[in-house]
Amino acid sequence: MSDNSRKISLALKQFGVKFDSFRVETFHSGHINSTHKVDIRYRGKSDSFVLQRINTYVFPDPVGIMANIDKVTGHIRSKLIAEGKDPAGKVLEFLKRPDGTNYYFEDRESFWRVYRYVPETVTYDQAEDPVVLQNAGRAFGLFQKQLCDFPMDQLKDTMPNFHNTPVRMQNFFEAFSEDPVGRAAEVRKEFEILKENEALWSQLEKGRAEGKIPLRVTHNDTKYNNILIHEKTGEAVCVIDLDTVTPGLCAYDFGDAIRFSANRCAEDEPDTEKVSLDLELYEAFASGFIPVCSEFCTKAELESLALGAVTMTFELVARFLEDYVRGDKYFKIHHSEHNLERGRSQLALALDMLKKLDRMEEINLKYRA
Ligand code: GN1
Ligand code: MG
Repeated sequence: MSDNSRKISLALKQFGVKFDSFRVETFHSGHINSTHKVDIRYRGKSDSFVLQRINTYVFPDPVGIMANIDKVTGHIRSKLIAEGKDPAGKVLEFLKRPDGTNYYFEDRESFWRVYRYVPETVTYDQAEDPVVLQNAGRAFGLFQKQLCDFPMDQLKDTMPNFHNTPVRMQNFFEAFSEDPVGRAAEVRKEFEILKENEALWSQLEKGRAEGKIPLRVTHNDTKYNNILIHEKTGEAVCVIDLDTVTPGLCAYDFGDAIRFSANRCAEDEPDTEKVSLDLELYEAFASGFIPVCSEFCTKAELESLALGAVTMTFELVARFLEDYVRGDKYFKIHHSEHNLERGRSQLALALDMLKKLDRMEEINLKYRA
């Protein structure tokens, strides 16, 4: 048995999972945690789980995160039951250990959790079918709706200022002037462009600080691959990757989803000429998300959504480039210039979105109640 398999076997046992044998498949699309699908055989029967090792550099308070996840999934589960629905597979179900905890803290490097695998589902890194993307939009909207009566003060802010774009910009600007690993000169042009666009990327946070745009419980990491899609019907079945569920803005969720799924290219496309916002994909997501959010959002929130897309994209430029300038400590990278390429690619997308902002607003208006 390899070292990794031994660790996985130990972790499974902590959650009371009994098995005669198991098979592990590792998922590689997330930039932060390590995720494995584990198929077990026990007394002639099969079952599957997802085992994750949490990145404690990125998430310094994993216990707080798991407490938030327990509350949020519990809330959604009760709602589904009250509506007469079977919650199985529609909300993540984390296993609990005999002492009631939903995690196993082996050591500082190995903080584990396990949830039931949702059968017949897949995740996509790239949106191709607008109908499936519309389903995803509806499901991310529904996630906010299910949590719109959740008492926000019960959630611990495990990552303060996670989507505070001006703070993210400041962090990058500081890294740029400190230049700890001698890479700042490579991102001077990007640094200048971010500075020039301050009036735009600071607007959303200003609206929040002035009380014009309300906080609500949001997902905060609405990448297309953070939703399980039924492999045959294309229905969006279950929202996953709940680490960042905290108070946030509706526009963060809309914006981050658009940033990732309505881009004609992958997030890290090195040929920036190819990068552009696809308005057909944009409309597909908007047509799923906005009607659901119109049921509970304020007018100001609905008006902030298109701005959210550009803001989240600029924010990712700052986050990827800060990581590059600081020596790649945060995001997993696959080659030495990966964060630089990601940052440049996202900048090309943000600039393209700026040109299309009016069209985005027009589309959104069509789907508001
Ligand atoms: C990370 O873990 P993953 O790949 O779903 C990141 C997001 C970024 C995203 C960029 C906790 O998400 O905030 O938008 O990469 N998650 C965290 O692809 O920082
Ligand atoms: Mg994540």
